[in-house]
Amino acid sequence: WRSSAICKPWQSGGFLPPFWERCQPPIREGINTTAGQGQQVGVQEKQVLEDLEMPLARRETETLFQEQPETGNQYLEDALLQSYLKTHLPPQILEEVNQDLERFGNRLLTKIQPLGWECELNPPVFRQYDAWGQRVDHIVTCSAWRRMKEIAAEEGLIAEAYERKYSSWSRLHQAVKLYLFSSSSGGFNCPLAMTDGAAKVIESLGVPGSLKNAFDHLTSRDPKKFWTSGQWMTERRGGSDVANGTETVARKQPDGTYRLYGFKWFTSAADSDVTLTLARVEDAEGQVEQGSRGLSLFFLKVRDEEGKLNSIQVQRLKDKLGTRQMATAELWLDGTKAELISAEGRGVASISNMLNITRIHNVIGAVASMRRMISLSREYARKRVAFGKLLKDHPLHMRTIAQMEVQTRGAFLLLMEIVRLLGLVETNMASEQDQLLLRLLIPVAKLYTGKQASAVAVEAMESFGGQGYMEDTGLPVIVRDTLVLSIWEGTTNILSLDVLRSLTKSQGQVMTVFFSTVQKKMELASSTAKLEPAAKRVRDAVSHLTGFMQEAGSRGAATMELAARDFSYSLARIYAGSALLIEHAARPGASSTDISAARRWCNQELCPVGTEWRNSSYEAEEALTDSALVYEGSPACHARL
Ligand code: UCC
Repeated sequence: WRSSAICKPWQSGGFLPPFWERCQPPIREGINTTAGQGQQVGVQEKQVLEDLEMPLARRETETLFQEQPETGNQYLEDALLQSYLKTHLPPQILEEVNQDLERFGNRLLTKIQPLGWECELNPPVFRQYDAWGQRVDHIVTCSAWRRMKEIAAEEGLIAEAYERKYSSWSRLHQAVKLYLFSSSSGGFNCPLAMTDGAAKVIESLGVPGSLKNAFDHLTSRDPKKFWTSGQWMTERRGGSDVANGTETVARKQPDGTYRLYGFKWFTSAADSDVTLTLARVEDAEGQVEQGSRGLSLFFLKVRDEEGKLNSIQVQRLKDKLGTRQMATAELWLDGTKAELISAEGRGVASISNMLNITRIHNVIGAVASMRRMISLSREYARKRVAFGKLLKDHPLHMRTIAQMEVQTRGAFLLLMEIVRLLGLVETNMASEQDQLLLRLLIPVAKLYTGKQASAVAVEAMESFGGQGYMEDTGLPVIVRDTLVLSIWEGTTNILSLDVLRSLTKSQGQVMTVFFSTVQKKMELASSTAKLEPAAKRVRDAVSHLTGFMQEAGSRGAATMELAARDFSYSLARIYAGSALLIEHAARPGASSTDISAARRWCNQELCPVGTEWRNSSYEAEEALTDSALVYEGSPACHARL
């Protein structure tokens, strides 16, 4: 960045671009060239230590105060991703996917990451009126944001999943590209999540004639044709209790279309071309049915052919903690023309196809964020000297990063498992068990990785010391953007209740499949002696989980609700640890680090719900104690408790 003559205009004004931005990125070697890298590290270390011996004045004027971490091609630097693909993809597909990802990794480094930073520096602006007082409600986005949309089309970031060139593996290929794209995308991963969700809903409806054109646009590789979609679900009464919070009404028109009237409180990627939204259909007397059964699903275009808003007024843009690159707006719908696309009263069930896709994208974002922060942290540790040696030579520092790495590995394998299953379902190759497992694992993975990502992002920021807290390093941007992941698309508790919903709806079958899958994967792993202690911990955890289910099952819904979060965490830890990390470590050619990751994952509390059950934490009086603890000293204590 020091060669400012060739830098972009946004780099002027004394603002230091973040470490991921390079006007001329250094050519970096892949992970296979460890010998070469080792020599390079040696020279760097020597240089750093020599610098420290310079006279103070010279040090200050001639050397950088601190070196910034440099990362290279994300794909080539991601050992677990490469080993996963090598293990699972058929050879011919692997060859093609490998080439595509290496090329994409280079494009991300040289072209896309700088655009992502431009998006951060040029957030959307809302222009309500033009110079002559005409209301225009224009959301102005930057050129880099618009370029992201073109790149998303060119790379087939949505198309890949629907063309199914690689049969069931296409979904996984798409997910891996999105995972690589996510932390360089300048927030464009958000519209892509909803676009994917909209395409999925339309496909699951059998691509009806009226939606064929929209489906083609949403899944296009042509940048001129590609559309993105929003998902307008949250109204001013909130976004969790959709069944009771949705006030928008739909009035049927003589031509069979509808006009929508209502107020949408959070509409992310508000510059999208189309959207899916919920509303209550009015009957001939102007009455609507309340609750979930009154909700129907609608499709609409945000603007008409001339670019005029579809009877929509933008009230304002949201002032968010993060994801500031992306416009989230409050919208008034005042006779917005829309098409009913679900059966009347089946809105929630229909939009849940979209929710399940956007929740998977949430998992992608979570794993990507963890991977990005660790990459930066480990590179910084190779350059930063403290107490006379590089950070990487401080065992406690390495232990801290290694703990994050283990968490990220478990989360990554959980993501791969979900998209593998989704690929099977989408190509009619899934068994009934696969479908049940997918239904269970989506909310489990969403809620668990959202929390993990927040913890890892904050921990990794700390590994930079005070530098991590500095805005112009770019690290706080990643942290802020990560914190939304446990909130957006269902909070941790709402998702925990969705886990219970999947149990109820399947009459417990999801758990039967869960236990049998875990057992099957453990049997495969039994040949590796080094994994035996980990396997034993998993067997114990499974036995505690089974015990909990047998005893709590007869205690009614209130007990299960109180236990829902611990229960979901237990499923996540057991599945990621046993079924996935142990399985990966037991495959032929597994490395010693694969075994260590599995072992360490399994050393954590694998079944918190079993422990809390034994502590009687879900008894009714404990719930009363919760309230007493929370409200002690509060005015509410005298008024209500
Ligand atoms: O609010 C938001 C913005 C926050 C801030 C954002 C800042 C910007 C960030 C940008 C980041 C990039 S986002 C919106 C968050 N909201 C949600 O995700 C919704 C959360 N709430 C839920 O998920 C609830 O559990 C509901 C809405 C699904 C509950 O609705 P109901 O109607 O009470 O639920 P029911 O009656 O149990 O389910 C109705 C039907 C059932 O099917 P049938 O009728 O056949 O029995 C369910 O089985 O829907 C089915 N269903 C599902 N099916 C419900 N959920 C699912 C599912 N996940 N998968 C399959």
